[in-house]
Amino acid sequence: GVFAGESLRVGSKNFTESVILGEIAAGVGRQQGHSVEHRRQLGGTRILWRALEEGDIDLYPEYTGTLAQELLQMPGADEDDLVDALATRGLRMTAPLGFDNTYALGMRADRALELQVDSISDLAAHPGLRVGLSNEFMQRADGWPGLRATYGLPQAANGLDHDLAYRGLESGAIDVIDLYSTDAEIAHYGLVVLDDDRRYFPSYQAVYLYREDLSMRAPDWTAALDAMAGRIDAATMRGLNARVKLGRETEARVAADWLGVEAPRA
Ligand code: PBE
Repeated sequence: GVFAGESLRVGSKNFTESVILGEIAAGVGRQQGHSVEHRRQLGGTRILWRALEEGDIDLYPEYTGTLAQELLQMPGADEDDLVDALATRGLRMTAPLGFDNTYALGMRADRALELQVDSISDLAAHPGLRVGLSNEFMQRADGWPGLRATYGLPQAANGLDHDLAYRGLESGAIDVIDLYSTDAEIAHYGLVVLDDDRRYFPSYQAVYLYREDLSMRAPDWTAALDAMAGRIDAATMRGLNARVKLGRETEARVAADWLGVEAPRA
């Protein structure tokens, strides 16, 4: 059981989907009677990873490809490899929640049509294209430097806030941005997702990462999060993201609605 008065801590990254998934995890814990604090939008991937390792938080939503490429430096690792590598650090991950949120490159449909760009390879023929990429993507092991080298791209890229990127694309100030495949804006703006024809990006299955001791302190909670395996598919996640990003609802509201219908039982 939980020590009296002790608060369990969830963290999330600084983008909408991460906050929704953080709210869902916190909500599951609260439904079980735990006192759970959600530290929203703590920062980028490395900040969350360090906070978890140091015990500042107990749990946060992460993606398998991010673990393999960026955090554990084990390109090509499968789920079992990740579980083993996490165990040596006193960490665990749940089963995948049911969707892949991969990076991709995207363009406005009219611009892609005009230039006949369908794939990332096609970008090489258009050195003048303005590329704007989310700040974290500029630096990551699975980000721009490797992508540029893999495809021999001639463009230079500028870093920007991911939410502002869509506005820049829409206004015509930028030609190419990185997308997160479950972003609501892709369908909303009718964007073209360029084919990753060299298969640069891995699979990014959403999971919850947590400290091993949490499964002793709140075993019902970690069991319930594990029982969420396959419960959120890509269409569902896109719909939840859309309600926040396009519908201006709060992450807490959207998470509460999901829990009202789907609440996992340990
Ligand atoms: N992703 C794509 C990134 C951000 C969007 C889910 C792989 C990540 O948070 O690791």
